[in-house]
Amino acid sequence: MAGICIQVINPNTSQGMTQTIGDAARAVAAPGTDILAVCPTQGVPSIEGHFDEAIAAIGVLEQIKAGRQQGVDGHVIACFGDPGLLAARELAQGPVVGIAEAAMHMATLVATRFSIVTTLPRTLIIARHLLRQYGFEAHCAALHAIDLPVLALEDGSGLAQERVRARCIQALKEDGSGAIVLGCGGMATLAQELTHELQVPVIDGVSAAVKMVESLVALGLGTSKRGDLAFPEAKALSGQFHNLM
Ligand code: 5HY
Repeated sequence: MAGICIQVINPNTSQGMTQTIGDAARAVAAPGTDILAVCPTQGVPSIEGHFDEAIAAIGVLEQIKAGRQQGVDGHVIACFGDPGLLAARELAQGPVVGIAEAAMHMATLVATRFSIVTTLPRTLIIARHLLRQYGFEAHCAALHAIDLPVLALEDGSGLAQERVRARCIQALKEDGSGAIVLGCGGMATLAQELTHELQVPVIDGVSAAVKMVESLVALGLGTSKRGDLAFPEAKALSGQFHNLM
């Protein structure tokens, strides 16, 4: 496949997590794929609820527009809430894949039921909403939270990573699931080691989404511009949004 460029957007503004996400993306990218890991210039340092998601979605759209202007071939939204996904698809020409939808799709291909392990309990409802929206409710055995904030994954203590491991082990005992979906972009680099140790597929959405975008580009499939995902209706946007389109 000729060289392509995939823009991987960390919707929060934490540089450390953007680096973690970029590393995970590059680890699985095909030889001809260049990864452009970015995050919004303004917004929230972590996304832990509906309010954060609303703010982050604007940053995602700004990055989608910048990526399109730079000629990227596709986009990944690397936050487990898939913030701004459909709006991003309206703005984008190439494919846009969210890490939650990517991980959930992959999990259904390797197991009949999967568990989700994410960060704060308050974000579980966001994953539940996505399961319903994407049609995967019947495939998800249970959802779990490690009860630590997102940025605990970046504090260098290793506590969050150990909590993720312990929760995965517990989920496999309790849920009767055959796979685990990691519910945070910041967990991306844990998947391979946990898959090896636990001997079940532990799926990270960042790597899943990168491979899905590569496949879509290879098949010549960009975002449909017919109907509701056509470019937004032309209108005068005001204030900070004036050149968002
Ligand atoms: C994420 N929040 O992937 C989500 C995860 C979560 O800042 N990046 C964030 O816990 O909802």
